[in-house]
Amino acid sequence: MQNAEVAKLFDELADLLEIQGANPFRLRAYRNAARTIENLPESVGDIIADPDRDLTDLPGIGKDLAQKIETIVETGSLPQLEELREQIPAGVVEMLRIPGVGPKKVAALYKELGIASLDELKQAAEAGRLAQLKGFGKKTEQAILEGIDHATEAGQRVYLAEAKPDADRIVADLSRLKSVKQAAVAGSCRRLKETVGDLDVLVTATRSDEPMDALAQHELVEKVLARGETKQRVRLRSGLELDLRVVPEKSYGAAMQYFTGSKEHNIVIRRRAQERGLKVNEYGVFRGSKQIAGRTEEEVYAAVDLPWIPPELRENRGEIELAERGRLPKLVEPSDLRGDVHMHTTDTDGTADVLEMAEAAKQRGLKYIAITDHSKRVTMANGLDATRLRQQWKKIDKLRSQVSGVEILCGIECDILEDASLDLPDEVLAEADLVIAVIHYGLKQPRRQITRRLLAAIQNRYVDVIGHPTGRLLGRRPGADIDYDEVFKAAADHGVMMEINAHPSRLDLDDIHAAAARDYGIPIVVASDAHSPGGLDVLRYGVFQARRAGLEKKDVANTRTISQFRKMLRRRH
Ligand code: DGT
Ligand code: CA
Ligand code: CA
Repeated sequence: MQNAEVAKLFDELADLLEIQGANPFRLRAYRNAARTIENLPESVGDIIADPDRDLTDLPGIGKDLAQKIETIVETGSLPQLEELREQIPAGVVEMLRIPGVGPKKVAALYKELGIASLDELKQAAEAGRLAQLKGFGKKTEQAILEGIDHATEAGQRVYLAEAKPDADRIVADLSRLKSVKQAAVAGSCRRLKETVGDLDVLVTATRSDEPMDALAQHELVEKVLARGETKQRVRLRSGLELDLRVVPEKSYGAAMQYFTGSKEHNIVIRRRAQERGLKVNEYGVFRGSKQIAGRTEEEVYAAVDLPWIPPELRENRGEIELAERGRLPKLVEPSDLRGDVHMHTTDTDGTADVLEMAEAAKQRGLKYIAITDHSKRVTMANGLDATRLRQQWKKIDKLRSQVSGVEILCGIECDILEDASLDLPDEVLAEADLVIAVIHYGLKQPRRQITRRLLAAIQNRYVDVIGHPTGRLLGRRPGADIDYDEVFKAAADHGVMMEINAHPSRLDLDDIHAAAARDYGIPIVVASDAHSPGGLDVLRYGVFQARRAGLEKKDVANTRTISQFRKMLRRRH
């Protein structure tokens, strides 16, 4: 995560400077540097440590930026950034979380209206005071009002991909302590929810001071916020907070069940207990004052006549009924994936070439990949026109003989344009092994229009997959307003697959709609959308989302062998 942290600080620096009104060239330099670092295949720390190498060899990194990166790696921050953070109130920065509100608008709100928090902004918008500002119409004011709720809600949560590695490390380190018998993550992180509000960790131990002291001194922990006899709350360096609970062994299963949640799921479990004359709480299952179960989760579920239910399904969305009927799915596993069919290379905005991506996929145990660079509409990413795309495919054809063990499909991530046409002509798409159609532009179109675009793409006989169908970015922008029923029905009719894009900020389709698509009989593709070799590692988060959707191996198309997968495509060509 080191590179991601450095990139985040540069982005923050650029945002703060822009609010201050700094020179656009300087801002761009910081933002470009952030992208370069984020996409590096190795950690900047390793480059710094290597005497034969220099950060200034990286594209767009000069002496000044290199110096700053070294300072960040050494100290975790930058004096300049600390200073800016003091000058600009945190509430002003929070306004950046509102979709469509960038540093320029924030600067205007702050400097001209003196607005310094989301609350003040909401009041001003409700009073109609924003529309008088230059560059702010009635429409902007309305959009800001709608966006504020989104921002308030999103701000407190972090991506699972940012939270889980820290949680896993802390649990592993606690388990190694002499006094600790069992340690595990509970809460939303155990349910593999796409974002996490805080972490919940449970341990059983012969004494509670050892795990608490160890946590207090842990490398990832910044501060102890509260400490009691059996409970401790800390803030991690990442900003996320964590609750540690030390529970007796005879209550471990009951505590795991209780603190894994969700609240909605637990309400049903407690009701079932009552119906059986029992009481379930975090200490155990009780008949009167006598504990009859609670050492394991299995015991707790058995007490209410249910089999153990996978945490990913515990949302009270039908899992209890499935469990009751013995119909719980056997959920797909990360290791079930045989291929990854959405990734980018240096031909557009990726950081590695086709060969490097193929090698990286092979190292991760994948048997096939599809190269799906951007089409020309995405000018920012140097999208491919027909000529360059055909050149890429020719190149891949030649490379195939050099790579053993991984098959490479020639694909394209083709934009569905605002007018519902595709960004490349049919005769080009016809030559592809795989076409992923996506919407990048015009996501805010009204439901009718956006749905019509998706339907048009689905009806094109060369389109195999709809990629990141809603275009949402978690915590940053809501997805397009699409008519799912209409889209899924058409996809099922035409044999078009739907993607769960595994990028931690996308996870699109979400769990609920991935389940709905499966119910329509649509095969789901879990794909990384990697822009670097390391980008392939997010595939597991896509599988986690599939698990929350209740998907089994058979529901996920890229668990098939390449020849089976090809048949699912060929049917249409
Ligand atoms: P988060 O942290 O917002 O991502 O979501 P969770 O599910 O981790 O929620 P959290 O951390 O507030 O609590 C962890 C689990 O503990 C939750 O899923 C269910 C259980 N729990 C917490 N507070 C209550 C409560 O007041 N009533 C009940 N029934 N269960 C609770
Ligand atoms: Ca939690
Ligand atoms: Ca909690």
